[in-house]
Amino acid sequence: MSAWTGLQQSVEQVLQLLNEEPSLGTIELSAIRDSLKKATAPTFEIVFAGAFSAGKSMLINALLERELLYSAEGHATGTECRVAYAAAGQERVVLTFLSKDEIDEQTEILCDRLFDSSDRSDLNTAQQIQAACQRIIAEEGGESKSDRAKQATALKYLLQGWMDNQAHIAPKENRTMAMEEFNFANLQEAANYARRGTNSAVLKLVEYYCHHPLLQDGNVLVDTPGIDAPVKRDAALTYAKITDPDTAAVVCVLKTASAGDLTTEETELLEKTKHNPGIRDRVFYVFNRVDESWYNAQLADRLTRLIASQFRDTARVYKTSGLLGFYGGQVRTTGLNDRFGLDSIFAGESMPQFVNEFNRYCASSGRLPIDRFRIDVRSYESASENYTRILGSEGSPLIDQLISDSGIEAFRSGVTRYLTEEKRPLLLANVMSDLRPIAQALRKVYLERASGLRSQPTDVELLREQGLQRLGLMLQKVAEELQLHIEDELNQVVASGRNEAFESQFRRLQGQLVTRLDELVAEFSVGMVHERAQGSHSRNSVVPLLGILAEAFYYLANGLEDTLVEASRDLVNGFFEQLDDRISQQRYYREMNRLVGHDGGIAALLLQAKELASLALVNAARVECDRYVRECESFFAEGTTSIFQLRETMAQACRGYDYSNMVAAEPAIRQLLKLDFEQKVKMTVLRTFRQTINQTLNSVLLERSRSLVISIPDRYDEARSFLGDVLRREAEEQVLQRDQLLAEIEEKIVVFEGAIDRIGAIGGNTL
Ligand SMILES: Nc1nc2c(ncn2[C@@H]2O[C@H](COP(=O)(O)OP(=O)(O)O)[C@@H](O)[C@H]2O)c(=O)[nH]1
Ligand SMILES: [Mg+2]
Repeated sequence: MSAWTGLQQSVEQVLQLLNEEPSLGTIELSAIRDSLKKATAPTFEIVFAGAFSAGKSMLINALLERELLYSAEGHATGTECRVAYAAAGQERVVLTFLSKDEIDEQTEILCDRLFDSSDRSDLNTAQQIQAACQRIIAEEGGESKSDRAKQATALKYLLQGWMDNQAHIAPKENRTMAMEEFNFANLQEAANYARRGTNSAVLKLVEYYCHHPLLQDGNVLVDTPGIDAPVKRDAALTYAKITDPDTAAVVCVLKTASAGDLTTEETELLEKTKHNPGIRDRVFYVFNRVDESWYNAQLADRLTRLIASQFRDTARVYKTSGLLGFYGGQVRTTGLNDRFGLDSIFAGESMPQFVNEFNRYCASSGRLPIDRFRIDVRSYESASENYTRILGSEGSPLIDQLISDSGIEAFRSGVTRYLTEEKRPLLLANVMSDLRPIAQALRKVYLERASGLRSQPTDVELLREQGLQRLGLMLQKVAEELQLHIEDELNQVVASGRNEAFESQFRRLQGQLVTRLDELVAEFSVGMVHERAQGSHSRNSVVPLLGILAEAFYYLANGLEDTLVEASRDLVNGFFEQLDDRISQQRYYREMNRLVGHDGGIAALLLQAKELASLALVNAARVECDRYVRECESFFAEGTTSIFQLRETMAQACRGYDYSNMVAAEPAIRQLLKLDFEQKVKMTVLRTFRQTINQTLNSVLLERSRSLVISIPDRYDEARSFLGDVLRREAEEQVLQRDQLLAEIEEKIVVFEGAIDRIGAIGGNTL
């Protein structure tokens, strides 16, 4: 197991422990997660970002002292290049091509910029466009003479690149090719292929695996398209890299030395870099192209002032000339025999940029002390003649001076020192400082909890005694609460009518009685009543009309009595059911069960009271309805239509002896009965019966509950024995649980401190 997986596991262990402490849940973990990821990641990505032509690719070449990446004036490609480590003898390259769609899109963008729409219509083939580009380049006086020329060059290369590489380019997807598929003998051959402008133009990604000590330990150098790349998507790619949490460090390559100030894009780059928490302070600021400021006092001045004002307190600020530094290093290995590189490094180039810049450096940079160098740049000699002559006479000291002025060695040693010596300890220090507050919070929680548990009582008998101390009071309280509750329940029904369920049931009783009366009246028939009357006087075959009326009174009164009795029973049952339910939800009820193990007689009380109330109300209902048999006073009142009609009907009916004559009087009799009974039923449902109910419930419940309440404190001994057992069991459980929790926490502390120790050993610090 490597140190990093060990670190990872131990930190994860601590975070897992933290996760088990929801009370600490508010701790922010993104910082420690980021720093742990960075410290243990297999790769450490260093992104080179900056404007187009700032010299990013050249700087990477200079860092590795090897011409790997494509670096040229005037041509901005969207190629991303990654350089990662390879073991000796295993160097290789993987190429990923643009798709035809992507090439078309870029062609479109560049054509739009270069040609008017009228000219566009004549440009139909790739060859025609290329020819048009060539004309523009000629007009402008060379490939990099102006922005327009640069764009024309870019387009020319793009189209040429497509024609040259059609075999590797698919319509939609990005093809990937390994070095061997091209028959490249080595990395350098592949790099030469990728560096050619036309090929580079159609490459999306180039992955180099290179044997270089700087790349060991997972370091990956990432070269990006410029933040101001002409194709917006390429610029976006760079910004995406800068904000990517996996990016570990950034080299900001700034062009201020040649432009005089930070551009808008450069300012945005600096901002975005600062705001990526994954990068922290791992930023290198490189003011490249510093050689340009040697020939322009104003530029030199502005650069100095910018650094003094905005980067005064910033670490890792470098001023470099990638061009002079890189080629200076390369030329060091050459000699007169290959004309200091003209026949080797620069072979095939008509006028190498470096040769010009070298001559310029010698002639007018003012950086060569006169006492050490006597250099004569002759206007009548060609650039290469001057170059070879000067190097032939001044040799290595001049090259050394040039390299030293280029600032490349300072940059290289800064980066190397960071990557090989400082990176690991700093990454670990970040982990440690992010973990410290978490470790401290956890340790505090553990210690507090352990000491809290240790101070808990463990004497079962003592705990039991403590639990029994207030038993008398507890029983007293149960009794009081029961009393109050019953009174309140009764009050709701009797005094305030607040018991909605009860009220609605009572309304039902009222309704039932009224409806029953209507039914009975409607069902009334002379025939039926006549039969009954005859049945009770079997000797006679004739029934007097008055007898029929009397039978009708019994019939209605008895029918109503059955209904009222039934409804009263329902009412009582409903009331007690509800009361039972409500009592069982009360605190005192549960407490009673806890203290003595049963309800203390409450259920029995309710049952008894219910039966009594039911009995009493059924009796009352009977008495009430018995009185219905008697006519109301108004029955015989003079002057009502009904009595008149009745008399008429009766007189008529008397003429025969069977009951058929009376049938005609049926409606009149019904009306008469209804009038009389309505008054009596109304009296019952609106006045008398509700009061009866209230009195019944009150008397049945109040008294009995009082005697139950009084008996509750007498259960002291019973409760003491029952609760005592319960408490003993509870105490035993509590002590057992305490022991378990304590063992758990002690175990956690061991795991925690073990992880912390291991992290400390790797991180070289204690937490
Ligand atoms: N004068 C000068 N030119 C440079 C310097 N660095 C790079 N260049 C040139 O600028 C052009 C663009 O460089 P390159 O590395 O491709 O820039 P990139 O677009 O940021 O990758 C090339 O022609 C380089 O030779 C420098 O420090 N000084
Ligand atoms: Mg580049």
